[in-house]
Amino acid sequence: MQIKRFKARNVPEGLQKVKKELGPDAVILSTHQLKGSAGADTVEIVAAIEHDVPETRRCNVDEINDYNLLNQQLQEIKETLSLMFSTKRFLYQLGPNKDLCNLYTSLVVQGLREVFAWELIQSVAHNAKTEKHSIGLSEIKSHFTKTLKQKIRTVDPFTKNGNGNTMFYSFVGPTGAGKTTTLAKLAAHLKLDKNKKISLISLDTYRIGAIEQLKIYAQILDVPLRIASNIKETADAILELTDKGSDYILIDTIGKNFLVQEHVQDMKQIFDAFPQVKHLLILPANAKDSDLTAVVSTFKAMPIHSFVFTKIDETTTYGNIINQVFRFGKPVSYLGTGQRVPEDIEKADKDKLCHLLLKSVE
Ligand SMILES: Nc1nc2c(ncn2[C@@H]2O[C@H](COP(=O)(O)OP(=O)(O)OP(=O)(O)O)[C@@H](O)[C@H]2O)c(=O)[nH]1
Ligand SMILES: [Mg+2]
Repeated sequence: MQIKRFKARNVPEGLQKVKKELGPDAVILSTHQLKGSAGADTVEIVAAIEHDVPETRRCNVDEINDYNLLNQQLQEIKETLSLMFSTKRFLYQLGPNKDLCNLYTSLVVQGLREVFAWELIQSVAHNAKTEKHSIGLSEIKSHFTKTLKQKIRTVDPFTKNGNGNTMFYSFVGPTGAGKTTTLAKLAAHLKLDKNKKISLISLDTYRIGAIEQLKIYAQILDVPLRIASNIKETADAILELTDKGSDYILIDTIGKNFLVQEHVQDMKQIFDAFPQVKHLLILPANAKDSDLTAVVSTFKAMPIHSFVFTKIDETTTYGNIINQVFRFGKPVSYLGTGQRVPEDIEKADKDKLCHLLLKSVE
């Protein structure tokens, strides 16, 4: 048996380290919270594996990713099965309330995971019970909106911290998600509506035409653009643009198949050198829920600030937006609502998200 100690900032990070080094069969023997010298909490995990791990049997990052995804899917199947058993009685109780039943069905049709729909409906049913009179659809909807609003977060990433320092943002996400378009929309909004000094950096030296696309936006907006392909060039660009007195520096990144964990690791390697950058994960709302989940899972390797859901206009179901928010607990900062630059972008708003989800409930 091989026993090892691991130190990490938190338990999930520690477990990743355990899995990476000892593989998925590792057994956790203990976890302890430690106080670091700078006052920051760290955790120590002691883990063991039955047999010595031969070098060739160690998991690579892709295997870990597959394992994580499989684990998540298994967990969701387990939850759905247990939901099927436990909901029988509750659905029977809901039976007389046609509106609550319809709401539950509509949410599931909207692509909201059964477990999440179930949780929300239970809260609504509970609140409805406290009413003195029997309530109708509009009151059910307003209970639902109130419940959902308590469970999701929205954020404005551009709120200044008061010290007037330059702030940095990266736009990361899968191919064609709308990273460059969203960056251009927000650059225009910050420059034209907020009168801020904007600079752009492109790290996308991979896709043919990517630089030209951003160059055109930079020219139209009359803002500086620098191109960088490694840590040194990025540092030089950041230094130069910061010296020029930029309020916000927006960084466009390469769109790659981020189901491949190595691609996230490549990007992480660059951004680890710039911890001041806030990462906005751009996710197309019209993508399949399972694919979005897989992408967000791989991006767990980076400290994602918030989600931006694009292509809201190209879908009629919005459950997968809420699924990602519930699953990963991240706030939503913006919604992309069309192809027009700069018009088609909105600050994420809880009422709007509730409204989208309830659109089809009649
Ligand atoms: N309908 C709609 N289309 C959008 C939206 N955002 C971006 N697009 C379109 O999606 C396509 C891809 O947009 P890009 O901004 O180039 O996407 P990207 O993520 O930078 O792509 P890569 O850099 O190639 O990975 C373009 O045709 C955009 O006009 C949106 O909110 N709604
Ligand atoms: Mg792009």
